[in-house]
Amino acid sequence: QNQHDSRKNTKTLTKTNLKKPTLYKVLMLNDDFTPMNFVIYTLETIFRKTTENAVSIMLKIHHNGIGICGIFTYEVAETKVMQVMNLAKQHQYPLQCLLEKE
Ligand code: NFA
Repeated sequence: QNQHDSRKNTKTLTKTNLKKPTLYKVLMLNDDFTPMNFVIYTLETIFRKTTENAVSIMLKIHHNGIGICGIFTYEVAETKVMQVMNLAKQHQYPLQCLLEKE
């Protein structure tokens, strides 16, 4: 109904398109202990990156100390952080992941 109205009514169209969700960056921190292959695996499985892309992100984190794994709405970002932290904990790696409002 809203979509139908928006074609004829400028005010409705404007209001409809203003519903932009706040986005959050999921950041990963470098450390000296987590194996590179584990970081790549994490990026492939939790963030659905290709191997090529996962290697590139892992190396960026390794060299810069921090890097972006993805940008999501709050609930999705929060879930990704939990999944990374749980997986790292299971393997007893100190890998750290956090949220930042975009
Ligand atoms: N610095 C880690 C190593 O040399 C690899 C790593 C990359 C860890 C990105 C955490 C994040 N094994």
